[in-house]
Amino acid sequence: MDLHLTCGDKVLDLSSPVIMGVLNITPDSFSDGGRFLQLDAALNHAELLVAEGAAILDIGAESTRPNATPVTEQQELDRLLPVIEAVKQRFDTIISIDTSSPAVMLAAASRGVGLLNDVRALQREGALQAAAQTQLPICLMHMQGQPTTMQQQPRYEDVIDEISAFFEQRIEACMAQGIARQRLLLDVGFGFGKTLNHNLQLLAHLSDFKVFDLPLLVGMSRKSMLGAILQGAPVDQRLYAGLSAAAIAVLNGAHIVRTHDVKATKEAVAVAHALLNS
Ligand code: 7PM
Repeated sequence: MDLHLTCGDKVLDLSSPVIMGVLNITPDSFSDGGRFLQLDAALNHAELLVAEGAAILDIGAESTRPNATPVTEQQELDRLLPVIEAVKQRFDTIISIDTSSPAVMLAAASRGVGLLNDVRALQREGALQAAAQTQLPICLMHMQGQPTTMQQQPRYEDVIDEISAFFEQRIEACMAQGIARQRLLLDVGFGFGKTLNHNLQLLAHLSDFKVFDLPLLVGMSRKSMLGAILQGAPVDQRLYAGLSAAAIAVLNGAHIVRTHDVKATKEAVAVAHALLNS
């Protein structure tokens, strides 16, 4: 595998673990600060993530939360574009955009974003065509069901086989659209239509996905699988479990770790990387 990924005007070196920091964008409904203060808060957060060592900032406005109200394409654009432009202007990191919307992909690409991160793996109408047009790398994430209902009855005959088959099918669909295979990254989608047991099987057998010979991205930071392991720990008490999970993922072949806690995660995965290189 080529361990260098061209992300627009930047090159991402995957020969050691890369940290993708999650940049929070406050939904309008939860904020009383107005546009300017929201942008200011996002930039302060971006500054922290970059200082802590994030090589990529993942920016998303469409909440994939199980109970979230869906966001219109226009709302997504209104929230994202000012943040993309401001972050691009101030920081030298690669910007990733967490979206399933073709219009958002195109608008973001024209503003210098370096990576597309789609939890729906380009299955939305027009997404394959839009992603192809951008020439950007794309993270294809697996999800069973839809965000609102995915945690009701997750069911698999064999979670590894089914996700592998899904990846094969999505890689094929991308290539049929003219997207070079080397532009793709894979993500098993921890917590997206999976029970704790499914998530643990995926973490334990993450190295099975090395057969695709594509970079693997993982995101377990603060997720409910950690809360379940810790017998009901709330979101703000899941840091150490998340660090353990991240280190295990890197040991099992992950190249990019998506996290809210950049500095701590960078240090945790450095141990796994040191061990792999020993
Ligand atoms: C509620 C539920 C809030 C889920 C936030 C989330 C991933 C992602 C997300 C991931 C990739 C979160 C998730 N998770 N993109 N976007 N991989 N590629 O916990 O695991 O941040 S949103």
